[in-house]
Amino acid sequence: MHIKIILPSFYDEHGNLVKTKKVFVPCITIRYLAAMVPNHHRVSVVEESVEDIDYDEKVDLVGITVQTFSAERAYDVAAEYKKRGVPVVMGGIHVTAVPDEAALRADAIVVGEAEDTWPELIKDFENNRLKKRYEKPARDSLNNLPYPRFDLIDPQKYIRSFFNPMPLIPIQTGRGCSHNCDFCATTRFYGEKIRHRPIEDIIAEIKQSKATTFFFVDDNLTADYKWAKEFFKAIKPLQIKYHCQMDTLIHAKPELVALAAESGCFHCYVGFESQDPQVLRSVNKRFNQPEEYKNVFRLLNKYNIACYASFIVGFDNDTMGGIKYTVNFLVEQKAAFAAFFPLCPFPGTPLYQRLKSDNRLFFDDWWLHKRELGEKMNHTGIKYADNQTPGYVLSYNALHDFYSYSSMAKRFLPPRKNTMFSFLANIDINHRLRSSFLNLL
Ligand code: B12
Ligand code: SF4
Repeated sequence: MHIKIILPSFYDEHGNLVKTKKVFVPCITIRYLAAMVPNHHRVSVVEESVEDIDYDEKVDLVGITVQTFSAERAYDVAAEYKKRGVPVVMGGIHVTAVPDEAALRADAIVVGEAEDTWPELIKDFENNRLKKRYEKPARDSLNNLPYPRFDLIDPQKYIRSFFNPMPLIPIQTGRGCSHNCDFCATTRFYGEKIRHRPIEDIIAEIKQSKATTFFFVDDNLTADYKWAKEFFKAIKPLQIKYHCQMDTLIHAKPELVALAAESGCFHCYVGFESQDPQVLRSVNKRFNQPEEYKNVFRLLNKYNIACYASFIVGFDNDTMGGIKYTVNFLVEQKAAFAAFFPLCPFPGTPLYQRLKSDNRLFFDDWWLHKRELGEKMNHTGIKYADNQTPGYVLSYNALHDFYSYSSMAKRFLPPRKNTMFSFLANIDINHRLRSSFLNLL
């Protein structure tokens, strides 16, 4: 039996399918699901943004991982397979948030984490008794998880340095986040309790991959400081380099940041979200303290860790002037990268519920109307008053300013240690911004 597992791409604001030559990190989900397929079956994976789906290839079962921004495309891919009589299974964060919507377009859906359901589903399929819905409680323990099929990565399709045969390899060290930000889909999916994998399992997975550069995909690698310190100490002897995500509370944890740097952290994504305390309070992200943001940069710059500063734009209080202030702040702090994501009500989140009950959404299922209406409903389906600027307009302007040549000169001159890669990547982003800012997502 041949099982194909697909990460669909998504449609841009004009309804075109987004394709790119190379992506920054291979998707772990499809390779992880592939690892759970029994050996006697053939398994293949497709990452649609960098390769085409061959609908005519003989396939017995298709699995599709669905996120909200890719849902429209995922459903189109499913329809193509169903036209050919191939059964389709869907799972992932979006399917878990709106299972009934996905169930209409799939032969079976998997709700929640899949370790105990995906293998059962395959067995049922072998025995011709596929059920419509699979759902089991998440495992308390993450011991002995299978290693993703890294052998199914074609390095040519991913960004990597000239000297490195492998791209960044994605590794998950745990699940869950103890914070509960209103806009975040993660706590709803993985829960508020942090579950770590045993450090020895992670080290074995790192060694088995034979790679030297990694992306720890956890939402917040430093959410549990004690564990993070232990982890950084344990991986230091491996002499790897890695990218990860941390929260702003590191501003008061110099020892932790030092250990991260010593253990190979060279690049780190931080969710600042806003510089307005009122906005932070309104989305339950009170632990972010704008007056401490400078200290986050001071520490990361001190240890030569490039900071990818992530902001959300399009809150009711946001103005063009406020966003310019934030960009200037980031330039002063010499941030290596920045993202300005338009505020997005992902289904299942408190933000979604609030906007829905305040009648602030164009459609309850706005993600199914993006292709047809895109800009007309501000990309993320939120209704703004006439005197407000929608998130996507603020985002577009902020990205243009942040990745302008004059900003780059201020941020990267005089040259500092380890900034060459970030500088070259900024030039690439500047060029891509000229074609379409959505390609940056
Ligand atoms: C790493 C990551 C990225 C990376 C890599 C993405 C990639 N290509 O793999 C980067 C930085 C590029 C990225 C970018 C974006 N991301 Co992102 N990202 C994540 C993150 C932190 C981890 C994802 C991951 O690797 N998980 C590990 C795997 C193993 O878990 P999993 O995918 O959930 O799969 C499990 C189950 O869901 C299930 N399952 C999943 N699919 C299927 C399919 C089948 C058939 C079956 C049976 C089971 C199944 O089985 C797995 C095992 O239990 C998540 C948050 C999170 N914790 O999930 C956000 C997250 C997925 N990203 C999100 C978003 C919105 C984005 C962006 C749009 C930007 C943004 N605004 O943040 C872009 C778009 C990227 C793109 N074009 O693909 C949102 C999605 C919300 C939603 N409702 O869709 C999340 C949840 C973050 C959040 N806090 O809300 N992202
Ligand atoms: S800290 Fe990050 S991962 Fe945790 S709930 Fe908030 S946005 Fe989500």
